[in-house]
Amino acid sequence: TMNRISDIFSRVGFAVADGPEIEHDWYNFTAMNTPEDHPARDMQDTFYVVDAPGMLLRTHTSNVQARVMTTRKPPIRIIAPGTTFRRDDDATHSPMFHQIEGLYIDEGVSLADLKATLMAFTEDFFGQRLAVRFRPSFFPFVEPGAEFDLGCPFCSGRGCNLCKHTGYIEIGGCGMVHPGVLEHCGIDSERYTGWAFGFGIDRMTMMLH
Ligand code: 2NM
Repeated sequence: TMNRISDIFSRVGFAVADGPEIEHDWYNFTAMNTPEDHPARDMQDTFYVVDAPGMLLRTHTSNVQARVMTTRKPPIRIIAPGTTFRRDDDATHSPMFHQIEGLYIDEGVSLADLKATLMAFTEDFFGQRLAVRFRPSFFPFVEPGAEFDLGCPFCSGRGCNLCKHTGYIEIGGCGMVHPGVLEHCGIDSERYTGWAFGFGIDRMTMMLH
């Protein structure tokens, strides 16, 4: 599924980037505009490496975006698929899971480009045109931020057990990259704007098969 998603984004001009799974908290949290006292940084939520201060198992692949933004100049158009880790373990959460994040930064990049890109991606991935719905939401690294849902491919939006009779399935989060993230990474937020998205690959695999 990761390869399939990477192929789809490659065809529309995204380079595939990767980075370390064992990461410093600066790339995972600080660069991502996440305050020192943010609950996501708690030992309950994040795996820290014993005897290596500041080192953790990345909780998302945003560390890859941070590494690219600090070393390259816009235009930047990348996706970062990879393994991620959170201290979550129940019937619907695994402590090791997979994510893909996308990032597009240039002059004049807008939210309309994001929605068009996600719509084109879902049509390619599922082989059918599905509704894309944004719901306002909060992530420290974006402003404005949204969660995005897809029209349920199993019942075509009519309502079934899989979409809990809502007609939509929650896929991931997205938004305009927070100016604080751009500045942390040395990109001029007066000149450049960008968007980013992130979703879990594991659920997409289940939906596809
Ligand atoms: C998400 C949701 C919203 C995201 C932001 C960035 C970066 F690096 F540009 F700041 N990378 N990924 C992002 C934004 C990820 O995942 C649920």
